[in-house]
Amino acid sequence: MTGKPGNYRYRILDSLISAPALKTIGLKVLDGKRITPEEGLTLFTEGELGFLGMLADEVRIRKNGDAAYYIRNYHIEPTNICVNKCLFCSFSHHFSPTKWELNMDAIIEKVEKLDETIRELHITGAVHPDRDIHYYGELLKKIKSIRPDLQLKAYSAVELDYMIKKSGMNFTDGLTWLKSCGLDSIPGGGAEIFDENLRRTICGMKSSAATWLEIHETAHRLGISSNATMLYGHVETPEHRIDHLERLRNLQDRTSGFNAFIPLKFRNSNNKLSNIAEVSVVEDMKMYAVARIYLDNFPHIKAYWPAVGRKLAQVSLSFGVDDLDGTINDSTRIYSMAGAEDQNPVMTVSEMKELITGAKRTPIERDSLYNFQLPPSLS
Ligand code: V47
Repeated sequence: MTGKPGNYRYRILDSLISAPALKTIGLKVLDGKRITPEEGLTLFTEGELGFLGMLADEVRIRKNGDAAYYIRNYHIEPTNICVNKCLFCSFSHHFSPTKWELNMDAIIEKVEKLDETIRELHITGAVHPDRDIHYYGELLKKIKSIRPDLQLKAYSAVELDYMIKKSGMNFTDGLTWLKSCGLDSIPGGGAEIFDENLRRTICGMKSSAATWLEIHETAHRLGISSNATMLYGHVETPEHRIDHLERLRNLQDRTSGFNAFIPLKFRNSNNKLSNIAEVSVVEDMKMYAVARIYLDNFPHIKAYWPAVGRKLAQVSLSFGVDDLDGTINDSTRIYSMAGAEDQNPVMTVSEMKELITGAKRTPIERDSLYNFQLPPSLS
């Protein structure tokens, strides 16, 4: 028998997996070794779901034990008026019947009304043609002046690219200034799919893959951590997915600045790709599992429940996921406008805990930067 006797996964690998390529990959993962892009591709094309789940579970446990994290958070989407026209987007004013642009006072009013238990404010939206870094910096400052305890995860790399260039700054100076205004971390949006040809087709007006990666790298070097996403389940192939994961893994090797990777399932209502059927649940779980296995240097894999629905998010906890994002309190429209099940996403803390314990994991409340206290039973 191969491997360590205490780990039943080695025995399963030995007795149930006959394809030599899958066996080799399985052994590598169980031994804690990194897999190659070719092996990642084999997992997508040859790997059966139970096998992928078993390997992803091994990596998840190694990194996070039985913890499943969540946060009390709230989103602010300042505008849906956008300079870009991405084919998958149901949110921007180009494709939606509604159009909004909250001014500073309206945003501050929302912040003032926030429950004091909320720990993170996630601010992201469209790339408004007239708003620059000074506007968005002032916004952060004002929010911090009334709620200094709120952690601000704000502005995707695509928004940052536009606002920083508009002000004539370089990325280092722009991000340094935003940090001084109160920026704590950067959300993972705008990554979509890095392959240049595909990116040109589905979101050609948007910041390039190289720019997205450069902004995150610059942020990490300035001590601003971030998340990464990938939009999957549209016209991409397994090769495109692995290429995307490989670029993220390489960047994380250099900086260690990413907190979580979030696979974002393409939802097909009300956008220019509505003719594409949404992928199956099996495909979703494979995506989570391969991400967990491949991104061996990412601490967390997140299932963003407003995008996939709470049932699927719960199941994902057995396919490498250790984080379910937050309580949200009906503050985001990106996914409801694209046809997600939860048209008004709200999760109470007790519902979140129930979801997590129902999957035999231990719910751990975290802050925006993954600081948390373990319960006495686990510490
Ligand atoms: O970049 C837009 C995606 C992203 C659709 O960092 C769509 O914690 C599927 O990045 N179907 C924005 N996806 C949201 C985002 C995010 C969400 C939650 C948490 C974090 C985090 C980041 O939403 C966009 C795009 O990839 N998106 N339209 C659609 N029809």
